[in-house]
Order: sequence, then structure tokens, then C-alpha cells
Amino acid sequence: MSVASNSSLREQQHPLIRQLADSIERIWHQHLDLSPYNLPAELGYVEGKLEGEKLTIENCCYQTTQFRKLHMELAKVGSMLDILHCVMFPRTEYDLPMFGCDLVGGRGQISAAIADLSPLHLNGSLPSSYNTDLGALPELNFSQPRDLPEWGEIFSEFCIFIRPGSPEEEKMFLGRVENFLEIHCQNAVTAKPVQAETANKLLQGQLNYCTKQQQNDKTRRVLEKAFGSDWAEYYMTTVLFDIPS
Ligand code: 18B
Repeated sequence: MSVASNSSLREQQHPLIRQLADSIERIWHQHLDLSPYNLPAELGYVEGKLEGEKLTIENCCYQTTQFRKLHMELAKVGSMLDILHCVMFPRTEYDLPMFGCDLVGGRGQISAAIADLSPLHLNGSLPSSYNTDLGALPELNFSQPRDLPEWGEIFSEFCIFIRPGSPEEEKMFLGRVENFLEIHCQNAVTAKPVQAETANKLLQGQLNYCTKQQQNDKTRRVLEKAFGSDWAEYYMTTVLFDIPS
């Protein structure tokens, strides 16, 4: 799906979602050499009905040398729910963490803002350059931190999960996600391929990450209510968190 056709839904989203979507695309274009990634045609743009409201989903996907899939998705349920979902899936030949971000809001207020660079090493550690770069960022304090669910053990110590309490906190969150993206893209473009044995471990790590994300009942419930449970399962396992072959 093209950038231009995405902008229609984007303009109707909460300002923080709009700004973050713009930042993600800007930073991707700035640092990475993007090639198209074709989702099954019927999944680029999806409409359903949820409790009498229209659910609209728009997907935007690329691939690069280092990433098998860069996925950003905007979803809207009438005036009830605005969602931005973004995941950067590395190719397993590169020792890179998983960038993931989810913004969920409704009626003018973001209720969940989460972003992380999540480790794929089975011992839970990030590549050392990430520890250095992320560790150098100033510590941020948010007034309403949120508790991760059980499956959230996949996230790193640098994960931010909050309900933004003010426009200042929205700005801080946006700035920190931009830091994550810049650090990630800069590390990715200089990364060297790893040996097959390491790639295989990274594959296991990515499998674990995707399996845990598929356990997010809050995401599943929205999709099930609008499209039924079979479609929700299909969508979560082929578009949102597909496991690499
Ligand atoms: N997610 N989110 O992406 N989710 O996709 N999301 C919610 O205020 C959707 C990711 C994450 O507390 C909520 O409680 C839908 C990625 C976590 O149990 C809703 C789509 C990450 C929580 C949705 C979508 C991620 C969460 C509840 C498809 C992290 C808290 C909002 C477009 C990298 C889970 C609220 C909990 C919450 C919905 C995390 C409604 C439909 C990539 C941890």
C-alpha cells in the first residue's frame, strides 16, 4: 500500500499517532534502502464492523537487506479506538533486536503507549552496541507507568509502557521512540551477517517473540469482535507476528 493512500486514515488519527507514523516513515526513508513488501492483496486495506462502528485497517510494508519485514499499521474503530502498530522484523542473518511499538487510544486520549528494542538472544541480552547506545539516553520519568502482562517478559529493560499524562509526556514518548529508531537504523546498516549457528539461535528468539505477542488478548479481542476468531488467528499469525521460515 502506498504512502499516499495511507494518509487518509492517518489524518483522522490522534495527533500523537499521526506524528509517530510520520516519524517512523521519515526515519526509515532516511536511513534504509526500502524495497516493497507485498502483503496478500486482501490484507493491505481491511474493513469490518465492531459494535456497530466501522473498523478500518491500513498496512504499510517494506523490506531491506537487514529486515525481512518493516510493518506499520494504522487502525481505527469509529471514534472509539485509534491504533498504531509497528514492528521491524530483522533477517536472522543479522544480530539485531526486534523494534516494536503500539499506541492505543480513544476519544482523544492515548491509554497505552509502548515501545521497545527487544532482545532475541535466548539469555535476554541485547547486542552490546545497543546497551551502550540505549544506556546513554537520559532516563525519563512518566507520571503513569503501566504494568506489563505476563507475556511481556520478552521486552528489554529499556521498554517504555505508559499512559501519557500530558502533552509534554506525549512529546517525551515520541522523542524516545525516535531515539530508538535512529539507534536501530544506524546499528542495522553497519551490521555484518552472522554465522549459521547464531542465525539459527536468532530464529528461535524471533519465534519466541512472535509466539508471546500472539498471546496479547487485548489485540485478539478487537480483531475477533470485528472479523471472527478464525480471521483474528490468521491475521495475528500471518500479518502482525508471522514466524520467519
Ligand atoms: N493493544 N494493538 O497492534 N502490541 O502489537 N499492546 C493493546 O489501554 C491492538 C503490539 C501491547 O495490558 C490494547 O489497555 C490491535 C506491539 C501491550 O494486557 C488494545 C492491534 C507491542 C499491551 C490493543 C494492535 C504491543 C497492548 C489495550 C492491531 C509492543 C498491554 C489498550 C492493529 C512492542 C496489554 C489498553 C495488557 C495493548 C489493540 C504491546 C486494544 C487491534 C508491537 C504490552
